[in-house]
Amino acid sequence: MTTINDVTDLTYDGEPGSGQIAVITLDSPPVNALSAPVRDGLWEAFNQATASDASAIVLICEGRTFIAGADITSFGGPATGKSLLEVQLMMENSPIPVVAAIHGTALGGGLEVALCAHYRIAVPSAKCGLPEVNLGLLPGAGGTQRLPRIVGPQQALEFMTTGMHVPAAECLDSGLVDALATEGNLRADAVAYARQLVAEGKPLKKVRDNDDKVAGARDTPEIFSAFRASKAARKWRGFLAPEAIIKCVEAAVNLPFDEGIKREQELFHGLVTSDESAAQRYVFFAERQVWKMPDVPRETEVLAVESVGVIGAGTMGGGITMNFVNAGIPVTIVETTQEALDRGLAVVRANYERSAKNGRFPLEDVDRRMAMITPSLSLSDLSDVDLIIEAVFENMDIKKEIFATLDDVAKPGAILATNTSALNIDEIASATARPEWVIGMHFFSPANVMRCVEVVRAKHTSLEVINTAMQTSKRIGKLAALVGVCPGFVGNRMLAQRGREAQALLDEGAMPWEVDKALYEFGFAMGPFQMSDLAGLDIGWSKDTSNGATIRDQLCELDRRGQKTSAGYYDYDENRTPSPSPITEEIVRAFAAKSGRDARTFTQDDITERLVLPMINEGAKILAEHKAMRSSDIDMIWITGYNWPAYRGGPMFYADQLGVGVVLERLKALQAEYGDMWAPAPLIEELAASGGTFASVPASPISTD
Ligand code: 3H9
Repeated sequence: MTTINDVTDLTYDGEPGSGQIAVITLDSPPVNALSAPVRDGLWEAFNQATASDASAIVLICEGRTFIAGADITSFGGPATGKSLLEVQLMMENSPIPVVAAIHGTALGGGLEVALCAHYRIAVPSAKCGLPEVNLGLLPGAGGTQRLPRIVGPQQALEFMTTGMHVPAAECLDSGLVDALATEGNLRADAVAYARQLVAEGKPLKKVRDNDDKVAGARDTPEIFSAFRASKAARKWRGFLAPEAIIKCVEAAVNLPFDEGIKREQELFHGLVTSDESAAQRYVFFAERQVWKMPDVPRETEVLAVESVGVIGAGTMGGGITMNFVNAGIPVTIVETTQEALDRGLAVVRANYERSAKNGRFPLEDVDRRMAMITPSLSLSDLSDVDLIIEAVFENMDIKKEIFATLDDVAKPGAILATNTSALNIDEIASATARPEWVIGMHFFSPANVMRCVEVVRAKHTSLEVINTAMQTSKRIGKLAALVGVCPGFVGNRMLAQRGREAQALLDEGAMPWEVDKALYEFGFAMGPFQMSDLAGLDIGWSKDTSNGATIRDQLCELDRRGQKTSAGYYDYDENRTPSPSPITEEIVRAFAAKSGRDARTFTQDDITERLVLPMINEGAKILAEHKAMRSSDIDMIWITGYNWPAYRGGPMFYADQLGVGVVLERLKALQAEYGDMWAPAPLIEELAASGGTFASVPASPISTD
């Protein structure tokens, strides 16, 4: 064996001479990413192997996976060592066959390396993908030119714009891999396969020379226009990478290979230096940071959660139930009346039926899933479950009463969680004699759809309970962020600031559709007033006490209660298409006149600033109070809980991109104009003075003060 460097070995299998197979083994934990030592090691190993007596070369990886792509941490850093292109040329131009042996995931630059081998063999559990799109990038090491030459442009477009991980069997069908190995026997099978290729005198297949599939698409440019107009494309609003990928595939179809590569390089450069990709790369790491809790050691016990109780079969309770059932965990759901129980279960069934109709799972599965839900009218039926989640409406007295009962009925060692979105969990826990078992698990609405869960650490919550709530959230496919007890926790506390300003803007004469448009253009799916119309303006409004004091009061008094009455802030036609309402406009103008402020017009930037800066300011206070562990957790709550656009990285990342100094200056200007509610958070002053960023604030344990 020759050790090439710390991460690369070269060994030979078989007797010297033509039967010998060179095996290059890469071992660079955790995911064999293409760092400078990996590229250097590969280049040198191929250099030596091609100069040896070997008749073929196998490239294989140690650890959990084949190469999972470029080293994402290195983008934007200085280029060192051999380039990936040099390694790829060395492989592709090798005078003896090169076989890539794939296990785990061959992703991004990893698959692009494998595509420079002459043949690919994979174990059945392996997956291949070009997921660069999720990082705001395109496959920039030849992937956009080679993949269409194997699977055809149509499939390549789908493959690269979704970033899907394709199972080995499907890769075999499409020609992306040439052979399947036996699970657990990859090395031996790959060597035998290489030997067989040599024995059969198979050619040195270069994907770049494979022109049939792209040439066949030259006369059908409409595949690109159709793809751009497809339903999937609607999800790309604001993202740069999908369009750049389409342009690359067009180049693959219409240009010679080397020119296509040049086009890929230009477009890759544009993306890798963009703010959008920087944000999406940040999100990649932020998603992995959330699970790391400074004072909850990794080895903290995770308690068994094999059964769950949910209290309340309303929208939240039903959605929460579905999450557990989907993960194969049975749920007992408790309501106070049979009618409420029936209604809740009917909604769950209807949701499942819709999913089945959309092809998410077979229709028979609906009954199987429903059978995992045990309806009950008594809390005592929760005496045996491992985790209980209370999801009744937000009333402290009722919640305390429920927790006092749970204290009597729940088995010792059961986790008692509340889905409250704002109430004080310490107070809820005080209703029990076991506050260390009480925790918040705040799901976002709709709970079966939104990925976010705020796991709320109360004063006495034990480390095991925290770790179990986090890991259980992960198990049901959620992204959990640990937060502390404070009104609204992290997400709703910041949302309240945005809501306050949205209302203030109206009082100053901005129209609801102007406010909504600013947030839509920023990247949100809808603005606060469209949201209000959707949810119903009359939530929390009462005819008896309404006195026309707010714009909402006046709208509700006119029975403009949102989409359900075909009128709210907007007017709606029979297809629920909104249009600006002259009635709303009149009311808003009257309020603005009353406010004593001169009528003014707002630019989109004015509005965005007024809505986003208060969120950043509140986020800074949350961070300083240690109610979130790190700024990137706040960002993940906003991305997965409220659909903040991932290409803007979350409010705190956005603040870092603006520059904390700029944020400070603007807050001070708004403070001078509107008063002390705009006073900058002390942390913003500190970071601006030191030239720091929110991202540079070290992670801290959650404060339980
Ligand atoms: C690219 O290839 C561009 C090219 O086209 C052009 C180049 C010119 N780099 O996810 P996990 C870390 S772009 C650096 O928890 P899993 C990760 O942060 C790349 N680090 O494990 C974590 O660190 P920590 C295209 C990376 O088993 C640890 O590894 N490729 C990278 O659940 C474990 O990760 C991709 O986008 C990386 N590329 O999932 C693939 N990947 O432990 C990105 C991971 O300190 N990676 N880390 O928190 C993945 O999708 C998953 O990591 C993978 C494993 C499926 C591989």
